[in-house]
Amino acid sequence: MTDILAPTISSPSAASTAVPQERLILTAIPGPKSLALHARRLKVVPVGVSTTLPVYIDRAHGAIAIDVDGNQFIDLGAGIGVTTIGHTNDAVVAAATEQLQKLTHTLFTITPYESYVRVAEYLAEHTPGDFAKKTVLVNSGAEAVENGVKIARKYTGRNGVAVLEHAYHGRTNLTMAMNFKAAPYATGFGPLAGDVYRAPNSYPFHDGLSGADAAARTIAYLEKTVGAADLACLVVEPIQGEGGFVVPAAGYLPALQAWCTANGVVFIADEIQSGMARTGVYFASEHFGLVPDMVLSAKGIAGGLPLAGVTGRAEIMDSAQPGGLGGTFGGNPVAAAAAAAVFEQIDSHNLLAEATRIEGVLKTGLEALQKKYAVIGDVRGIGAMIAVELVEAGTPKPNAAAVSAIAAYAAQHGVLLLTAGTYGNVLRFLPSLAISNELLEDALGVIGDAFATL
Ligand code: PLZ
Repeated sequence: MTDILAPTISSPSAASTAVPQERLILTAIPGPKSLALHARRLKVVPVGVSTTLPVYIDRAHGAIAIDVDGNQFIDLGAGIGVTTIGHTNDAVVAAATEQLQKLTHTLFTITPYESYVRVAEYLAEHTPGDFAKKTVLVNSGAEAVENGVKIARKYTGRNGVAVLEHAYHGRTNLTMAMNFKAAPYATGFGPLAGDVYRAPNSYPFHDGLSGADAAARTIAYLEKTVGAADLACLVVEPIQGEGGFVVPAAGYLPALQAWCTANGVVFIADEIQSGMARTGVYFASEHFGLVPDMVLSAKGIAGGLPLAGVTGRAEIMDSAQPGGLGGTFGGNPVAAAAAAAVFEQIDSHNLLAEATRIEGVLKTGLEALQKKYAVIGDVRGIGAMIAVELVEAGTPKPNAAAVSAIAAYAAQHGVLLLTAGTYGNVLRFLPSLAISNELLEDALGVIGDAFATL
């Protein structure tokens, strides 16, 4: 591969020197400047765009985010798994800055440019499967899902879209219909898109089923309620994200894929949250031996700039007619240059190994807490995608109140911790791969204190 886009600016970004990698709380949380900003915001931003924590961030680098009051937070969420190789990664900032000064827009479908092609080459190389692949770049995860479904429909000549329970796929009209949770994502926003069928998933902590039994249940459901002949695609998150980092039982996903292949149903892996090195491999599909017909990526792909991709078998992708795919900003040159730098950083710094290191520290710490606190029902996940499901002690009943209390305590003490799960009872750990063991241990200490004060 050529090196035309490799960043020529090698000095560290401004943020890297201005953001010490340590936790520091100086004011009440939120601090006075954040509160003042929030008062302004409430007048001009609708309540539908809700806020988990009204702490306004000023700058960030690596695993630390600094708010407008000077408080330094250990970021265990990375903006829901976006700044996977660290906030303001020097190489990403350099590549984007250089591109910004050369060319910011042409519209790829009018007059193209190299960075788009380069990202498509990287995706062809790093998604599972040793066959010809093609990629269309778009702006958001939901738009990638929309395009994946659109192309699968064109290729198969069928309409039906199958998804799984506890899935999350976005906030557009089609993806609202694909989400498991109507509230808050779809309530009152109908009519929703039709021809979407939701099948039971594999959720080992709750169903106790083997992968084979769970797959048989999913397939039986789809065969009865839709019939394979009417299904264009099955869209699965190999590890469910918003649903609570649900890792399916061994054999579940391969059985679904085999059924799809046997029945001409396009198997689409939504790797928007689980992909791009997050789990110690480029795409979590690899953990399950899956070779999807199509892989959707977004979030971590461009180090914080908006970009998403639909990568699939060339013959499937080429079924869409010329002019059928695209959009004004899709594959923007600056976002694409940033994405090329992300791939280059993952490859040249062996960042996949960092995810495995992080899993070791987090799982050791969280499993130790599980032995002490009966509200911790399950510790699960792979790499830098780890979750803790909280229950009412000794039962499988969701304990959302405990999750809210832990996340609030963590925020007060300088740790940004995200929640997830259909019932809001999952704490999720999605740190950047740049986080040090020291910061992880520090954050685990805060979370341990949070459990002690429950
Ligand atoms: N598919 C698996 O995780 C986005 C949602 C944040 P967009 N998840 C974070 C929020 O509350 O809006 C997501 C995902 C999976 C699709 C999407 C959608 O990606 O880039 O948010 O559109």
